[in-house]
Amino acid sequence: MKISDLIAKERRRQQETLMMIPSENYTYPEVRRAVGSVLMHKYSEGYAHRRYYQGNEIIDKIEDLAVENAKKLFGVPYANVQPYSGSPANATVYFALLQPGDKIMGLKLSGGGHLTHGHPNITFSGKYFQSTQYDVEPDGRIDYEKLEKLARTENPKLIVAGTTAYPRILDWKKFAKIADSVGAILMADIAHIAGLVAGGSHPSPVSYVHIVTTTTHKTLRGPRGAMIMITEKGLKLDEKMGEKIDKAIFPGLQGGPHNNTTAGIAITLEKSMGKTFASYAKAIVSNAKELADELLKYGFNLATGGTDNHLMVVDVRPFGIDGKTFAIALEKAGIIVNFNTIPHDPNPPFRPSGIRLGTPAVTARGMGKPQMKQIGKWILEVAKNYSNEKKLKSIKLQVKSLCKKFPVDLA
Ligand code: DSN
Repeated sequence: MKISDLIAKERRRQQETLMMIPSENYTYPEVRRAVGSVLMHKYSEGYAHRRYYQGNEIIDKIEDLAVENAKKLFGVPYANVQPYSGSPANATVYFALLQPGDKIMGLKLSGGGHLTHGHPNITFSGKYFQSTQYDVEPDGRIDYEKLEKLARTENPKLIVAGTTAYPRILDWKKFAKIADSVGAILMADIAHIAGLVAGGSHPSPVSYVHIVTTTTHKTLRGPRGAMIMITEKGLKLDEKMGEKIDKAIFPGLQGGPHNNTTAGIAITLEKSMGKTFASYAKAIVSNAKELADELLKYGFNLATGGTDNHLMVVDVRPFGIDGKTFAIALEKAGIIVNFNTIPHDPNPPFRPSGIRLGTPAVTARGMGKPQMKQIGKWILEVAKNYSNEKKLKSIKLQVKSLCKKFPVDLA
């Protein structure tokens, strides 16, 4: 089969199913056009106005715009838009500001953190740095007093405040107090919530932390890429932090920036400034709350008992199944989620007790509370009929007809 046919099939899959993995979203057609444009032909090692290649007059303007938009949107004095994605962005921060063997402290992957937050042995963050990790409590919440005690005992050089599967508001003030009390650099990884922060639906970390990393393709709805931003507080701590980050990205870790992505980021950031985007961010959260309420009503357990943001972690054991079996059954019904560990999961990561689902993409399609109620009903039906292929197929047809009513521009 030709690649063009496979792309057409994938387009149809995205159009006809409910994309509910909380880190996925539909970007804007303008962004897709920029990312697929001639900008990808150009090499631009270096930074705007100081490149190692000629012919970058236009690329410089594009990168300047992306940087300016990032500074304006998030209210920071420094931004670098070149990281290829979230993991390289986090790696850059550690390599720029730490020495190999220095201690970092992040949230455990199984508690809702990320591999790059110090996951031991198998990641650069746990191999080249000493890692000590905090966890969520059995109810799924971060206990900030416990975190403070751990920080005082372990004395990390850098603390990561960031999550990929945490359904509650992060208390930046508490994180700052803890980091300041042990003299640690505080890094916020807002990859999941960047769109909520930009839209005013999650508090911004900018006045509390030294440095912020984020991807650009989750709640922010941009192309796959990432940014590193330094706050006033960060520059006060180290006025050379920006130079260090720039050097750690290029030539430290990466070669030429992906200019096509940079253009997509510039467009995305501009689109994230207006009232329309703020309403979108608000709707993501109200949809998530609505769906969480439905699932609770139907007997699912939710980590932390609900959600304040775009996602929820659902313990599916009350229905006598595991997360993987359930995620596979949901896929057969046209509802795409990922299986996920629940806090202190007794089961292994490859067959955990839960699923993680979120509302950024369905909200981008224009779906609202009535649709969340309907999705909740379908999720219940799948749980009750997970091995009934006929039933799953019939739900898939209903999902397809709902999706038809909320088309997304994928041209
Ligand atoms: N893989 C992303 C997620 O799904 O949350 C995090 O990088």
